[in-house]
Amino acid sequence: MSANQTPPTATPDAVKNSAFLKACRREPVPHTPVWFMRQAGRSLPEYRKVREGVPMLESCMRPDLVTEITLQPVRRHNVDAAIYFSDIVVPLKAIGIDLDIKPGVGPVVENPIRTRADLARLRDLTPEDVSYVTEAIGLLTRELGATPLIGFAGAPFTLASYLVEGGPSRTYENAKAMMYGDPELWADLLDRLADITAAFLKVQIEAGAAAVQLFDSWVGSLAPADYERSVMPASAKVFEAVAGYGVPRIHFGVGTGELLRLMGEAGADVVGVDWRVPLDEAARRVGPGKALQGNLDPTILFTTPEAVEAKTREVLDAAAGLEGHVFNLGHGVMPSTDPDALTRLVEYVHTQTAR
Ligand code: 1CP
Repeated sequence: MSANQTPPTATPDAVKNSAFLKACRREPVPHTPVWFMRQAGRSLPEYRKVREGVPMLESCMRPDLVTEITLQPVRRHNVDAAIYFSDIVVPLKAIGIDLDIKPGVGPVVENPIRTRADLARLRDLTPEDVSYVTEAIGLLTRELGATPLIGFAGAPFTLASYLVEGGPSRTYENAKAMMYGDPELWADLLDRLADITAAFLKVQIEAGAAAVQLFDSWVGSLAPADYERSVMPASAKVFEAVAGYGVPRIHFGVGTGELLRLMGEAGADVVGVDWRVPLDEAARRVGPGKALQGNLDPTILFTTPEAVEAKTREVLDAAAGLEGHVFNLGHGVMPSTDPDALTRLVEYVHTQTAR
């Protein structure tokens, strides 16, 4: 069977009929579904407890820990979807790239990818490289019952930003220098990353993920013409590779107001929006036929419950005419967020949108 003829996965009916998957498919929903990017993690004391003494990458490779950490926000907040606990650099580690996730810093790559010879270090990913993912998703889908599990991966540009820079960056100067200065090497790098990312998403879907999100967190640093020429082909290749499964594909980045239309065209069913563009305006930019996800400013959670409700009301009002809306923050939960503020937010969106 060719990659384009993959069969639909056996998502159970109870999961298929969840508010989250209905909203992704732009069908009527009993209430607007809610989940939060980075809902698992340091904002939860129960997360800090189970992670004690376990390095981040090791925790991503232990199915027992992955299962527990993924379930924690579902138990606590009553969110409408779980997101698989991992990190975008896990598939790169799995193919042997010399990287680590340093506390308080993020992913650090010992020997950055800068030359054509370096590309040889990016071999294909096989399901055996990430057997712990298949095992953890098997455990998780049993525990989750009717709650959908979202799988995810880093998009080629955002992965390249870490690989070429060697770590977190605010300017992406080395990555963009390669993109502008050696377009052929850049295209080959992104194409390699597209294959690795597609293989990693397929593992998650075949194990039971009911939707997938491609995080292109840092692509908002590009102008639309450069995105279209130098990044979109690789992201489109990823979406195309998993199209046959029939699971919703979500596409998200930060500061992507000027890129929303193209990010939808790359092959997403749901376009994630940060807090800078109101959802009604985002819908005009994306065009018909796609659901939107977002977009409460995560810093609003540091104010009062009244201010959170007022700002949430604005998001819901802007979303009122959408074909499909998945409520989320405009970026990840910040580590110092009060978890009770998140629980209250889920409750508020559910009651305000109950139909
Ligand atoms: O020890 C720790 O707790 C390390 C902190 C941490 C955690 C909890 C990192 C390091 N990654 C994660 C988990 C993680 N990473 C999840 C968890 C699942 C959930 O949402 O509940 C997810 C979805 C990611 C994805 C991820 N990693 C992205 C895309 C999402 C986003 O926030 O834009 C990115 C850019 C990364 C890289 C990364 N990993 C970790 C950090 C601190 C960073 C960012 C570094 C930087 O600023 O460039």
